[in-house]
Amino acid sequence: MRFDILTLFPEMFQGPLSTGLFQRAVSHGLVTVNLHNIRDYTHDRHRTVDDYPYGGGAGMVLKPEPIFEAVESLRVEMSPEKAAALPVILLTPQGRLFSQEVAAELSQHNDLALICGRYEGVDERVREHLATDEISIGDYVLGGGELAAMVIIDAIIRLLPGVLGSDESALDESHTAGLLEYPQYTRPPVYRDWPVPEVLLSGNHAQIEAWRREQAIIRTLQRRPEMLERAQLNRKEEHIIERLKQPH
Ligand code: 9D3
Repeated sequence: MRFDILTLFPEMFQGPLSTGLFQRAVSHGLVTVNLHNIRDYTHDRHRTVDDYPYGGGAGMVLKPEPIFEAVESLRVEMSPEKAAALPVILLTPQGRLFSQEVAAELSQHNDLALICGRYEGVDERVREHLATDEISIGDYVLGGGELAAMVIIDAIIRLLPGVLGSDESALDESHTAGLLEYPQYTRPPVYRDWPVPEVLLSGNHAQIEAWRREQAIIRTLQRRPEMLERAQLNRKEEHIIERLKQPH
C-alpha cells in the first residue's frame, strides 16, 4: 500500500516512520510512504503557502494552488484510471470520525493521498474540488493534521496482510469483538502484596477463558456501556449483564 502525505512539516513523520511496525512494513516493501512538502509546490520567491482570510477574521488560510499542484503531481505519475480513483483525504476537525471500521475500509485501497491542514484552516475549494473524503480523529484540537495522518496510517498498516507477525494476528480481536480487553498479568505471582488472580494460575483453561470473558464484560459495562449494544454475547453473558446492572 502506498501513502502520499502532503504536509508543511514532513520532518514530523521521521520518528514514527523509523520505528516499530511502520519501519518493518516499509522495509518489507509492504508499505511505501512518500512525503511531499506543500511548500515545494509554490512558485513565488517567499514560497507562500497561506494568506489572510477573505472577509477578515483571525489567523491564516492555506492557499489552494500549492495543494492542488501537489496532488496533481501525484496523479501525473499514475495511470489515468488510478489517478481518477485516487482517494484524497483531507484531515480536518470537521471530517467524519475515524474508527476501526474506517481503518478497515481505507485498508482496501492501494494508494491513499492524505492532506494535512494547519493554521486556522484550508481554502474551501480544496474541500469542494480536490478532497474525496474528510476525516477527523476525534473531538479535540490538534495543531495540524500530521498526527492525525500518523494515527490513521498506523491503524491501517496493522490491518495489511503480512504486517503483523502470525502470533499477533492469530490473537486478533475477533472473539472479543466489541468488548474492552480483560485484565492481563505476568510474573511475579505476587508483587508488593498484590497477587495475580488465582484462576490464572490454576491451569484450568476453560475456567480462565470464562473469567476473562466475564472481566471483559464487566469492564465494558463500567467504562463503555454503549459498546455492549454491538457486542456478540450469548444468553449466559446477557444474563451476567442483567445481574450486574441490578443495584446491589
Ligand atoms: C477555529 C476553529 N478551529 C477548529 C476547531 C480551527 C482549527 C483548529 C485546529 C483548524 C484546524 C486545526 C488543526 N487540526 C487539524 O488539522 C486536524 C484535527 C484536529 O484538530 N482534531 C482531530 N482530528 C483532526 S484531523 C486534522
